[in-house]
Amino acid sequence: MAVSTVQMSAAVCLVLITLTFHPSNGDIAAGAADTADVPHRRFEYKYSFKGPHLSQSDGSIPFWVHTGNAIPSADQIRITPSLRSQKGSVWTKNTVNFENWEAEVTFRVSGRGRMGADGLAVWFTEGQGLEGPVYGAADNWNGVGVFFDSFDNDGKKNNPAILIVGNNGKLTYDHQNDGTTQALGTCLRDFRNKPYPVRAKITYYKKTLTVMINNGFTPDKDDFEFCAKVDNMIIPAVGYFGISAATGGLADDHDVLSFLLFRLTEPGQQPPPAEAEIPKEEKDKYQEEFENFQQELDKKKEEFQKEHPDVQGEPVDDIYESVNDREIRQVFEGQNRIHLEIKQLHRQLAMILDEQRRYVSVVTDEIAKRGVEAQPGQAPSHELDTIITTQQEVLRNLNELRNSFSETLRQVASAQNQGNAVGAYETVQHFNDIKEHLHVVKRSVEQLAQRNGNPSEKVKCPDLPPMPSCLSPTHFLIFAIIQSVLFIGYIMYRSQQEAAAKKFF
Ligand SMILES: [Ca+2]
Ligand SMILES: [Ca+2]
Repeated sequence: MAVSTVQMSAAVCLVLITLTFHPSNGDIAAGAADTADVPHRRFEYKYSFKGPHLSQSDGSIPFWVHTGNAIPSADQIRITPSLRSQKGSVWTKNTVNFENWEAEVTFRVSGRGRMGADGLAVWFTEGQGLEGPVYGAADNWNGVGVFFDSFDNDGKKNNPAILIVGNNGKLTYDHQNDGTTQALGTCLRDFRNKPYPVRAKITYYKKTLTVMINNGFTPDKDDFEFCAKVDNMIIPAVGYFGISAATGGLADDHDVLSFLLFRLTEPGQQPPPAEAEIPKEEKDKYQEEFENFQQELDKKKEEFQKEHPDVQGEPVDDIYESVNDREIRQVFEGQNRIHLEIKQLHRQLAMILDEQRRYVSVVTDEIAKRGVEAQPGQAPSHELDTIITTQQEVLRNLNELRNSFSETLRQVASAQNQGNAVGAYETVQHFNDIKEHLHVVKRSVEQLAQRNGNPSEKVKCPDLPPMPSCLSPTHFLIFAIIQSVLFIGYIMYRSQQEAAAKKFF
């Protein structure tokens, strides 16, 4: 059997998606006039691709062809990498002939720059536009293109934009004006660098083409907003679906995660039988293989978890910040900016103040000079008058300030003086006391002196007793010599005693 296991698995996945897809009441073709008229909706795996086994081991995509710089991988197709002048596209291998259909494209356009280029296009055309100048696909197409135009070629600041451009094969795309003259419908949406993949739902139902966008701010896959609608849109009855992208001088990664096509059938009409209804035996076989495959996948997941315990959750969530994180970051950045602005203002104010001071000093000098010159009767100019007035005003203010300062000082001083006065009073009292005491002492002394000075009251001191004359110099000398000899003898005796005592220790 030529079919590889991976190929089989991919096919099985798609088959199962088909089997499990029941007509959904929620998915109403946008633009359908009546909500009661819910079309029957069937997934068409032969015109779809999605992860996690999008490409096969040889790099091809089941039921699709890819061209140019497109790089298919397991979970997405990189239509162009973020390099200059790249072109790439993917096209269905087979034609589609559904009267009504709905295509859901999930993609990311991401680049480091504030602006990117060129854009991404989703096509339904009569032929495969495998290579060309319109977002990597052929010009003069016959059919419809939905363009996600990143780069603002005409400089009208109206990009990134989404536009619907129809062509009967004769129109050449007006790239320089971003196709504005040819667009049948358009809306402004920034689809670059979004936290979640951007989703476009393109519905062709009852000859009305509607484009709905989920602009990648929410993980809610069904949160679509209306973008543009074209009534009475005529497109080829048979054609190919394709996605293309291109880069220019600026470059973005253009990654398509999935393209899901649904056939829509108006209510009341019998949905056409599936062309290649799979026989029951084969279905069971696929089912079994799918289960085996799922088990193997789970096992591998477990193994991976064991080997990389620190890797948790979806890597996608780690790489792209959540909406909350983004809001917090934006608030934080905003506050930082305000902070910086205030700082800047502060610096500028300081500079202005400095400048002002310098001017004042210069002007003051000038006035002083002019004042000297003007002494001999020259009339000062008007400006000088103004300056002098201002200066006088300043002086007056200064004087006022000084006065108030003096007043304050005075008050403070008086307050201090009050405190000091108490101290001084005490000191004076002390001095007075001391003075009084001194007076008393002086008076006493004077009285004493007066008393001494009065000869009638002179006191007679008693006479000293006479010195005895028994001690002659000879006796004193002999006594001193004897005493000295005794003293020396005692000293010698004592030193001998000490020396003898030391011998015992
Ligand atoms: Ca453009
Ligand atoms: Ca533009």
